[in-house]
Amino acid sequence: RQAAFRTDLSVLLDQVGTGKESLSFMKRRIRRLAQQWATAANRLDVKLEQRWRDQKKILVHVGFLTEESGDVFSPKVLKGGPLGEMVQWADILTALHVLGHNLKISMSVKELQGFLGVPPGRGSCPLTGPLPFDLIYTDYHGLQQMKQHMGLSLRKHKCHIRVIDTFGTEPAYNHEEYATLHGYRTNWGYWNLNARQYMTMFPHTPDNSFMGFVSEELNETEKRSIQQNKVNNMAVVYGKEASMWKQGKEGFLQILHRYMEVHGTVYYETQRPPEVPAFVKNHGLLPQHELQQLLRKAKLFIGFGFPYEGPAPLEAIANGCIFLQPKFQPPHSSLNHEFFRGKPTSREVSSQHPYAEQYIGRPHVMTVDYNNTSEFDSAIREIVRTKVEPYLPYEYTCEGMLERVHAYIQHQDFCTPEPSYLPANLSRPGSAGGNRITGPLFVPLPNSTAVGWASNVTAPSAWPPLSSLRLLVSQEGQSCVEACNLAGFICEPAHFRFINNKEALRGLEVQCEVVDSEINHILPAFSVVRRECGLQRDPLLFSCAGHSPKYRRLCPCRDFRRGQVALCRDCL
Ligand code: U2F
Repeated sequence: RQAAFRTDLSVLLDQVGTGKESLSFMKRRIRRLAQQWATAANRLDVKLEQRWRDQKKILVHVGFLTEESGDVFSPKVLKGGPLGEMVQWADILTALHVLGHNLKISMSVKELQGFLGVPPGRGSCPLTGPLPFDLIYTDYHGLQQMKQHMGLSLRKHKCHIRVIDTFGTEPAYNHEEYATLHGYRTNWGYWNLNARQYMTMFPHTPDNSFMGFVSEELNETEKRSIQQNKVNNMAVVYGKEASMWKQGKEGFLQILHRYMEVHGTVYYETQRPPEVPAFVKNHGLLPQHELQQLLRKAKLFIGFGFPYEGPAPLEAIANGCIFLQPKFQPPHSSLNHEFFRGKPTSREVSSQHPYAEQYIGRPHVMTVDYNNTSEFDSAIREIVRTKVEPYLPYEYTCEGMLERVHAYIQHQDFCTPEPSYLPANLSRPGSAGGNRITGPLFVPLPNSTAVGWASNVTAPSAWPPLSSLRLLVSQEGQSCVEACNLAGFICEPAHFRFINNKEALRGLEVQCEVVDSEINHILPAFSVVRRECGLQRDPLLFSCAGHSPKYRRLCPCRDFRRGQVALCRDCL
């Protein structure tokens, strides 16, 4: 069946259910943004020019909100607890509904069992018939619950699953055996999914798919009125929980207070939290629409390092604030920071909000060293003087999110086995001979080289299409994420299979003494010193994020649309 856009959200609102603060928060958000979603749906409908869209049967199982997972989030909705995940789930549900799919929503294990048709009760009971859904969106908690209740049949159906995973999961952590053998095992990873089945809140490693969420958009009239009513010396502090204000924040707040009136939205019960200085005008935790109103007046939205990578800075920038945030030197990561410890990623977080820093930047975002008081002081003075317009990247508009989710649903297929394009004369692992070639010595390459690489491979069903591929070589120690970014592209894991061969090495004029095929997440790559080239033996380990000091990597980069990094130019 053909999917038709929906602009009426009443059925969705009924489906979300009642009885918990988290659900009420999500429903308020869905209602508040309804008009914006409807406008976006109409625009995308025109843009897609009547193209056929399959209507999919979709189950959304929100694991972290189930009682069975402990649901620690719901009781904190009105108390300054994390709301980012609820913002995102509300938007995912809305996008799927608006795109016209056949949606079922489950927020408990019982509902999950009902929808899947497995007998209720404890213990694992395999699903015997076919999976009654084309797609299942869930999270790590939900995945665990499905494993418990579907048992082995989960393995058979797992290509249909998408895991909403805020901070992302890199391939080395996702590959169970590899993670266990090489020290990448965490509490979360090791599900052996295709890494693109994990969908993140911001475009982190391109090994995962970027799901995102939306922020409120302003029309031209609203933009003009915001600019007229901006209060140049008004700052709002980022942090709705008192603990985010503690430890050494006084000093910065004092400097800030020299130039600006300081506002906060910190949750409190009866008394002012002691962490919040007396000169701060604290509004208490505000409902989302009231926070937007406050941001419309403010000139500065200032972060003190936590929470990491939340939605609020995008909302502030969309309402015409400048976002000031600390640079992290050295960067925070799962190796050196408690918050990221045990998360299945090696990503180095260079500031409180790397997306704001790298994808938006000045004049909307200023990332400074807070340990340097004079740098901090002059940033504040600059902000008071600077005029900025409200700004929202296209990928965080409703239309942008609909466009991206539409493209994923219609094109991403992890169920049909992909041809691996292993080179003919490099035999499959395990068979004798044939996987080593001898040849002339390595010819040094210029530093990062972009090569117009033509291959005789044709792959008509590939998505992103092959036309978007640009082959590139990284520096030693550099990942493909960095190498592609520096050249103005993005790493595309789906393209690894086209460059994991000798033709690609030859195209780059890498002349290897030896070509081996191994299981290592930095391959395909080559060592200049050892004159060795290595190809990847296990496609599950193709990784944009991997790097090694001794190896230069072969990187499959692709072009992307301005403001929509998830999609290449010919991807729609
Ligand atoms: C992030 O979670 P948070 O919920 O702490 O992220 P924020 O950026 O603070 O904001 C989430 C929403 O809270 C709303 C605001 C945002 O959409 O409009 N809000 C509000 O309604 N009233 C207020 O007074 C203040 C804010 C991140 F999203 C999570 O993924 C991480 O787990 C967490 C920790 O890093 O940070």
